Amino acid sequence: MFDKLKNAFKSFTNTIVNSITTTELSEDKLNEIRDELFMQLVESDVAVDVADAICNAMVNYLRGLKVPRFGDKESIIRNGIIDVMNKLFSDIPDVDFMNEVIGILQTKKPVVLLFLGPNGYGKTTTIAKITHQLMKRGGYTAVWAAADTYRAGGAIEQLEGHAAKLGVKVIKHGYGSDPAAVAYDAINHAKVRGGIDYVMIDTAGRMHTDINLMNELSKIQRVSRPDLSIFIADALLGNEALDIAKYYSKYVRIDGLVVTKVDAYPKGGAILTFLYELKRPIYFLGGVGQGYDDLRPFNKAEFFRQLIL
Ligand SMILES: Nc1nc2c(ncn2[C@@H]2O[C@H](COP(=O)(O)OP(=O)(O)OP(=O)(O)O)[C@@H](O)[C@H]2O)c(=O)[nH]1
Ligand SMILES: [Mg+2]
Repeated sequence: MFDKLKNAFKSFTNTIVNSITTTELSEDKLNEIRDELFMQLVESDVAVDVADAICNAMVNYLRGLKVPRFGDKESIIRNGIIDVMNKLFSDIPDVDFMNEVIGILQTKKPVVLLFLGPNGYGKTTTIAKITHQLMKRGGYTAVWAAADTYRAGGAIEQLEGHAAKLGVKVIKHGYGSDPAAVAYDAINHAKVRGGIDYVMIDTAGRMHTDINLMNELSKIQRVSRPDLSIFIADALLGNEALDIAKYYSKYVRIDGLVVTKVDAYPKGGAILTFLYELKRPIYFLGGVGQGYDDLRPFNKAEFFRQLIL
């Protein structure tokens, strides 16, 4: 996974291991290494600003660096590079989503989760996957709000299809009805019924340019007061997804992301771009298949280790 991004870091690391000695690297050599890394990062879909920040941090680390003649030069350098990445991304929190949402149950029930993002990024599928994981983890219960009342002839049925497989109740009105009211009803249902841990709100995909639909989303968020609002980002869109997410942020609060379809995305760089630009945690990477288990928790430090070690 993310082979292209891994290769960018691998060739960078190899160059350094091969060129650094007991004497430090010259400015010319540093510039050459920097240019090569920059080009490879950008080719892997890392946004230009982010690639610049990474290259600057790497050059700062390497400038003046010497390694002892004896000793494990390679592991010193690899760990040094991982450290640089961890520091550069240190202001973005890592959140263990499962622990987080299970933790909220101590003080509040139901926990309300709102899923948002453009058409076809994987909102509905992700709701099913997360619910499945919560059920597996500890028999937690959920109801789903069919607040995609927009995509007539499909959206509600698709949600109901997943619900039937997982044994989840769906609260629905009809197509064309007010999605905020559906969300409100679902939360109310969970409160009245009692014993329901999670309300997941499935919203209609919408383009950030559709002002009416963006205002509607903002209303859904105001009415449902979600504990977490989760933006579903499609890895395949690379930096375009970032622009969309930034625009979304003008209308709604985004607490964290799930990046879907990573299986079909060898470039990998959008992950770094999302983190660095949005400053929001990535909860999960979705992909590899469309089964309910295809959702892996994301952790920055682990991600950097996989890229660099
Ligand atoms: N390969 C891959 N496909 C995915 C993933 N997540 C979703 N899909 C597929 O992408 C398509 C769209 O997924 P949905 O869950 O319907 O997306 P959505 O965001 O709810 O779409 P709208 O409701 O139309 O806005 C479906 O065919 C899914 O099976 C993933 O992580 N990897
Ligand atoms: Mg959907």
